[in-house]
Amino acid sequence: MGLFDFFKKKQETPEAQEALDKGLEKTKAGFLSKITKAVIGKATVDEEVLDELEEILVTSDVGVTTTLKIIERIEARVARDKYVNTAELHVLLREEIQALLAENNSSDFQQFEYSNQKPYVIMVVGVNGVGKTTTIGKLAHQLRASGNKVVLGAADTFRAAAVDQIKLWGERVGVRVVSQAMGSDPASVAFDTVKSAVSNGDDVAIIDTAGRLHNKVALMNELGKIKKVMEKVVPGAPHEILLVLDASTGQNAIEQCKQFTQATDVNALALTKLDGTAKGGVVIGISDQFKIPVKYIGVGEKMDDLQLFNKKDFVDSLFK
Ligand SMILES: Nc1nc2c(ncn2[C@@H]2O[C@H](COP(=O)(O)OP(=O)(O)OP(=O)(O)O)[C@@H](O)[C@H]2O)c(=O)[nH]1
Ligand SMILES: [Mg+2]
Repeated sequence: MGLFDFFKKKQETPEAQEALDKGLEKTKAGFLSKITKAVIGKATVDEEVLDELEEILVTSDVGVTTTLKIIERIEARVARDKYVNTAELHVLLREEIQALLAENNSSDFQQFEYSNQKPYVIMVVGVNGVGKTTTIGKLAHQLRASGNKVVLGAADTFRAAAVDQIKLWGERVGVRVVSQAMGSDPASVAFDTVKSAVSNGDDVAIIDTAGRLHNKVALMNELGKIKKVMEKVVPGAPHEILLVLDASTGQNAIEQCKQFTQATDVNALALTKLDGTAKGGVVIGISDQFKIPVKYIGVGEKMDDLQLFNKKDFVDSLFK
């Protein structure tokens, strides 16, 4: 069973659905109750309802650009269908958001293939505290459970606790961790990790990085250097540059996404901490505005709390 099948199978279980619904509870509570309030005493979706809807979407962190696109679609729909009952607004919104996200070229992870690369190298980037190390631990757990040999690289050498944290995850989920002393060169750790993955016949190598880079040039240089050394060992590596974003930071997550995509070739996104926030609407904004697919979502702190992102399921869950 390949990684994709494993995730897919897992994703389709009632437990996974439940975890997603539960993870989105706070966002849903904010979003749906505001919509319900906006349509109280209204029979049809009129100008006023649309104005309120716009405000609700913006304040739910969907972002202005994406909100305007959604409102435009709802307006067109209302004009076309003439009489739109407020009771149908949820359905309408769900359908139009799904249609909008489907227009984005980025495909859900279901279409993503990786199995022909060995070792498949993932470099994980993102600012301080967004959940990089936790996401790596969760991912390692899932990969291992699907029969892959995984190695982790502790290339966040900035502080001792970072190395200890990833080692702890390694022990917890039963995968090897390659590390050096705190303060050593991150690129050197990345090099060692990929080399070790090759000699050990590992399927996947995941490299943790530090989030503390004060400016874009420093960030670009550092990540560029880490990338380059890995490429020397395995041509084409890193195959995946996964940018981790904390959904609870709302619009900041969108800003970080802009910054990091300019600094390095990010080709996958993970949005974490959805369970702790009412700002889950940011996932809609990010999926709409960036051509890079949201691959994973974090819905809790435990090792099972990482899911593959599926646009349709996500929006279905939001409006359930
Ligand atoms: N509730 C919740 N908490 C999460 C999730 N993902 C990560 N966290 C928590 O967020 C905090 C920071 O996570 P880390 O994985 O240490 O973040 P990091 O990006 O590696 O941080 P630095 O190494 O300091 O840059 C931890 O307390 C995690 O348990 C999630 O999906 N849900
Ligand atoms: Mg970390």
